[in-house]
Amino acid sequence: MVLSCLASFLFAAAAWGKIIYAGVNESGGEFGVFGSPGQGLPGTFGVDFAFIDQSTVDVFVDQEQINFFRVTFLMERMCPLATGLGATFNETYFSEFEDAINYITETKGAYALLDPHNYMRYNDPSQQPNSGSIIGDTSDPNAATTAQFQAFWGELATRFVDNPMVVFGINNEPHDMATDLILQNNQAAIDGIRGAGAPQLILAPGNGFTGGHAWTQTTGNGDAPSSDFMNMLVDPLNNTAIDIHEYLDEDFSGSHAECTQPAASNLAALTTWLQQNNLKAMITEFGGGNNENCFQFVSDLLEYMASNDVYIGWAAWAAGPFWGTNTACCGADTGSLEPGQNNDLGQPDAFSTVWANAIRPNIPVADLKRSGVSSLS
Ligand SMILES: *[C@@H]1O[C@H](CO)[C@@H](O)[C@H](O)[C@H]1NC(C)=O
Ligand SMILES: *[C@@H]1O[C@H](CO)[C@@H](O)[C@H](O)[C@H]1NC(C)=O
Ligand SMILES: CC(=O)N[C@H]1CO[C@H](CO)[C@@H](O)[C@@H]1O
Repeated sequence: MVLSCLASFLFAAAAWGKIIYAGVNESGGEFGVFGSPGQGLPGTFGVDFAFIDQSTVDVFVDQEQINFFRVTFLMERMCPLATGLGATFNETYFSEFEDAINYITETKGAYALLDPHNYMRYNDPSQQPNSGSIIGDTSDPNAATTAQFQAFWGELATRFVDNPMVVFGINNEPHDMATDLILQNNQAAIDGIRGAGAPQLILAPGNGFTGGHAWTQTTGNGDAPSSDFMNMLVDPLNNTAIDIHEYLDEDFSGSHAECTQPAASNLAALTTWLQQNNLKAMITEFGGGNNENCFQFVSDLLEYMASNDVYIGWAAWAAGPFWGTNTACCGADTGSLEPGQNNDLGQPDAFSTVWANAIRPNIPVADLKRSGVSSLS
């Protein structure tokens, strides 16, 4: 509280906001399960999945001076199907994940967002984002309960309770489910984390793949807007922000090379809602294709966040150890943000194009938070 009073005093007069977390997704811990049910479960570290490549994390921290990594993992690997979602972990998978988190946070001194990459579903990741039972769906006898989800978060938070550099991401991209159930699951996660005594920043998603442009709109098959519910979250420490994803192509999917959806107009309603509800947000997934137009759209998005003080950080999609020449988003030939890789055409990947042209110039190096418990300011 002392910190936030000081921060509001210092920045009360500033017209511009302050981005304090800037970074990249590290995707790989969820790889290897797409196909038929059970494929890649539990999977083998270094073969089916991996979390980070330490040498490229070094590049991001030492050269790019970012302070934030979003590290994906799969709940079906952390909590094996045999024992179900909850407080019983696969200790091998946990320790492989913990090694990556400790490298980022302790060795490199950056913040790490723990990202269960599960679309708020559990038990069958084989056709993500569409397979698996919706957590807390009482009409589905195979579904994990909201109480199990709370137990899972309580256990994970317990294991990182003393690591100030960790941020808890409740879940990746809920979609096509009742929005009030997302509220209940989010609240259960917050209760589990705070119940474990963990004070760190929490990021809570909404419906519709947590898309910023759709925050105040119905999504899926008429599911209520996220804006109707997510202002009801209660965090006894007031250290929860909204987790937003925003791609800039025609259908906001991140699957096209052309950017046509401008951030400022598409995020305006979300920004107003955040202001009205005294909430902050981070955009933990965005990207653009390898072309001048997208460089401009991505720059515009980053500048929009920097000029609106409800946004405190961002992470681009995506780097990671297993992308190889594959594309992480935004057009077939874009490649990934992993330093030192080529795209499918044998040309430098998005780290040398999108990152270099649009993202690197917008990293607010001097403003980034470098120590202390992850928090809203
Ligand atoms: C635990 O996960 C590791 C991979 O991280 C895997 O090799 C092992 O088979 C898993 N064990 C169980 C019991 O699922
Ligand atoms: C959280 O915010 C509420 C409402 O503004 C306030 O009453 C409460 O004291 C705050 N709690 C903490 C721990 O800052
Ligand atoms: C880990 C993560 O952030 N995953 C999302 C990032 O972006 C891709 C799109 O390229 C999504 O498929 C993932 O859900």
